[in-house]
Amino acid sequence: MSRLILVLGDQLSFANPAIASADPAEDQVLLAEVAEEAQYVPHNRHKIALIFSAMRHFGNALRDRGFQVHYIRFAEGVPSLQAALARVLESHPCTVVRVCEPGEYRLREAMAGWEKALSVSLEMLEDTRFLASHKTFRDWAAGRKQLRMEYFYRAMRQHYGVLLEPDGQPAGGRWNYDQENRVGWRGQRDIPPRRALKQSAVTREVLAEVARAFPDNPGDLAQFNYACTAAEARAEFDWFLEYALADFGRYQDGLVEESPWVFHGKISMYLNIGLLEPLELCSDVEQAWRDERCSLAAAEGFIRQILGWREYVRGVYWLLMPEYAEGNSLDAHNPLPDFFWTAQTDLRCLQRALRQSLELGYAHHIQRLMVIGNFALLAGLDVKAVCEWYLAVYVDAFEWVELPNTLGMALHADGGVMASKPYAASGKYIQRQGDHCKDCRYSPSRMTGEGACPYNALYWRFIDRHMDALSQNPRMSLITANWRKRKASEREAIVAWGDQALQQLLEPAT
Ligand code: FAD
Ligand code: DLZ
Repeated sequence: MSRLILVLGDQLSFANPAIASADPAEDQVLLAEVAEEAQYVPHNRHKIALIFSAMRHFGNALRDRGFQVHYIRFAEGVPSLQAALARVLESHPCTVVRVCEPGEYRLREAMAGWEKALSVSLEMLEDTRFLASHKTFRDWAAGRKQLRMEYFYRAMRQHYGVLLEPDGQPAGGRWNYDQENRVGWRGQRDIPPRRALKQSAVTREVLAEVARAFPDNPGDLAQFNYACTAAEARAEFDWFLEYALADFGRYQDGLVEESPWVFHGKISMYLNIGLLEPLELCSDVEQAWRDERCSLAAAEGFIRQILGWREYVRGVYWLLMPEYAEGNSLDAHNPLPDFFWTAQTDLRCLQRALRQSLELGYAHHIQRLMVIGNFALLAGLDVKAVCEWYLAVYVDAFEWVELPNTLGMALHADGGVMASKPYAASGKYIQRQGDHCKDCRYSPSRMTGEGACPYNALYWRFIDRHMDALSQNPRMSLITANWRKRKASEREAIVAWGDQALQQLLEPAT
């Protein structure tokens, strides 16, 4: 019996179970560029271009393997995936539509209506490209008071036999080398320039179409430099193994003026849309360590992100949706300042992180968490607005990964599921981690008054505002006790300065 297989824009892999189980002689495949997916948030143009180009390349690769592929382009004006299916089913009737489960809850909900609307039977397969199934994560989470990533990660290392001694103990005797991976950036190394990728005719055509169709979205397409096929993405990863992995761990928390990418992988976008496979990357990095091409701390630091954090956030998302998206436990409702869309702010660290996010669709983890996210947390920005911004701006953003990171890790709006304490920090942290402050008009060593770094007063204002909740948290008790010990007049002056600074920062641009 012939089936119609729908491949979504973030499922572009032969390991996609809907493709892996298909028969090219019988089954047909549909890929569709549609308005509903391209416009549910104002996606960065880099993201749209990457996905459309990678979809078109993958459609061609499927044809090369003998599949009959129906490909709908954005310019054809098809509004939704359901409409795309209806169009193909009209000319090529099938009784079964098969799809790998989507990565976003909203789309899964929409799919629940397809059987009736399209008069087909819908087969939804579990996404086996992830390393922890829904059941594995549910079983691990069952009965735990706290869902700490570290314990999940250890279980994953053991399950997949990654970085283990022959007796099953962690390589080198420790599970985690995070302490060695927090070095601040002071220009210690030359940062290797990234490869300039050659654009195929397909990519060039997509770039022109995206520029025309999405004139108001963020993203400077003149700087487009993302791999759009599995082979190119693999070459990007090989470059990382050779030139960046050795320094990845040590400087992964560094905030660096001269480079958006520093020694980071620049691979999340490829993993998330199916161009790279997570386990393959982990075993290549383990091999690099065994071949003495990097330290254990670098290899472990990298593997923890993929085998640990990436799988863990997906587990949290599917375990706790849809209620998770409603979390706002710190009652944050301030409007998003205009500069989130323009990067026009005189806080140097924030300006650099916002500018590269808007222009390139990329910022590394510490920029997302401790510069932009920290600002949003301290400023009490509206949780839904911030989550939507992150979902729109980053090339790698899909809700299964974006939401737990933003709502949970950065904004602490899930009441502590993802993080045992808020990731709140003052200007001193930002100064320690990097070299932005030397070019900033604000001073991280001043608390109040003209020229004081706003992160400082905003940090203590945050502590003061959430004193009741934070003083119940053992990991915050030292900080809350220190704040209480200060003279009332000092506390009042700092909070008042924080209020004033915030008011100015939130003022709409004229
Ligand atoms: P590297 O630093 O080289 O890390 C290697 C890989 O580890 C990444 O490619 C990614 O696949 C994985 N990884 C690392 N940290 C995480 C994490 N916390 N959660 C999941 N995977 C992780 N990542 C996304 O893929 N999509 C998002 O929408 C996204 N939104 C985020 C929002 C916030 C507020 C924060 C704090 C983090 C977010 N992250 C997101 C996680 C992380 O910042 C990015 O994965 C990383 O910056 C991507 O760059 P890279 O490939 O150079 O990563
Ligand atoms: C992000 C995205 C965009 C911009 N466009 C499309 C599209 O036109 N067609 C498609 O199949 N997928 C697209 N995607 C990815 C989907 O939004 C993604 O599959 C869902 O959010 C589920 O993760």
